[in-house]
Amino acid sequence: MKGGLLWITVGLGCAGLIAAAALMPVSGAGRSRPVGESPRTSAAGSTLPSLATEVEAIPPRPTEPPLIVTEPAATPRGMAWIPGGEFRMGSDWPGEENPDRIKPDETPAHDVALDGYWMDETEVTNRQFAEFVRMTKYVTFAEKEVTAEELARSGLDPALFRNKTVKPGSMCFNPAFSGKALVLQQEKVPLWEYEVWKYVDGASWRHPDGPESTIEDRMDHPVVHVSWEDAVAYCRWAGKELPTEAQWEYAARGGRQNEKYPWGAEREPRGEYQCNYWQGMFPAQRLNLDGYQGTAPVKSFPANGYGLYEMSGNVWEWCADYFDDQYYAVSPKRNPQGPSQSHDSREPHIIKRVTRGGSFLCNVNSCTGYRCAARMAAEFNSGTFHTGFRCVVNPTRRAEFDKAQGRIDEWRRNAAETESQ
Ligand SMILES: [Ca+2]
Ligand SMILES: [Ca+2]
Repeated sequence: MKGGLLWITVGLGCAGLIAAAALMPVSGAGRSRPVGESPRTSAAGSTLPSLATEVEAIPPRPTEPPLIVTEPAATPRGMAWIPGGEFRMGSDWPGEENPDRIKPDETPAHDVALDGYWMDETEVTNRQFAEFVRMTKYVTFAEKEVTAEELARSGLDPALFRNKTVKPGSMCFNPAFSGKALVLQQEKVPLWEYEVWKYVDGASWRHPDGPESTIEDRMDHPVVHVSWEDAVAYCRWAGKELPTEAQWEYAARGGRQNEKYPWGAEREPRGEYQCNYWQGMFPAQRLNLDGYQGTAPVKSFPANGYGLYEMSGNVWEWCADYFDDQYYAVSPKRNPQGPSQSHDSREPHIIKRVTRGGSFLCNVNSCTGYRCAARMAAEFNSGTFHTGFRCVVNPTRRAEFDKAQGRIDEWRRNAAETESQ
């Protein structure tokens, strides 16, 4: 949220939640008729005689079409085909010993079946986002003054901001935080992590660390400081969509079943870093052993089994779904689209969307967002310095994608002609 408001979820661990998700009853679609209740009418609506021998008619189950597994058209440039299939989504509750800091919101583990889709190989880069902005003149949320209407849309009371001007800007890392103060605060103030973040006037995707910074030398880094709506606007322009949370996790797993990371069970196999995260005790000790203090250029680390880069670490990635910390208990099996509204038990009044994959700030002592199953939520209007996104194309929307790409190609040709004149 803007204006230095600190209820934004910035990607740290969330201790103290109860595993309520595991206790929720399954309800909704597919619920069977209560015991003892039999159908009293025929298909035409006439009353049937009550017979002791009456056998309850079992309506034929609608057969679902088979999953889309085979790639139905040519692979778009910069994307990978993720063949449809089934997987186990989420985590089982590990009990008191919880070395990976699994959160209740990622339980219970449940079966999900997905139709195939194409996914961007990488996080959307500054170069790609810049082209979108050049063509559409789009202005991101961080570049605009915040209005009372915007605050209300986020679920906040605009009265909180009476007589306060919120300048354009976004959330950045606060390099001036005091490690000593943090140690003291951890015992007294549960929100100690907010010392580490700072609202910076003038920070935006063009100026990731504040108005003095630039993306000129970061064109192949992921775009950051984009809100969920900014990401959706880009997707629409490209004829793409944000992945559902299930699509994101399935893709991250790279064809492996029940493994912690996109590359397997160990975080650093053979001692080699597989993703951009934080080494050392967060936030006071920054060892930077993987070579990247902030964002890394995309494709800096090995791809997973589907040819996708940086699904773990680098920047958090927006998903299409609203966030609900109890959704996994009621998720349908096939192509889950997320809940119909947001619900974060910690901050139920704030409207949140899901982010996935962790960032360069994740560490085992803060949050382990780089695990395939780890979930995070963020207020949908908030962009931050460590959140970006990538897109998907669903086969059902392929024609729209081709059309959008045709428009973009034409714009590129015209732009090149104009430049050459
Ligand atoms: Ca790093
Ligand atoms: Ca990522």
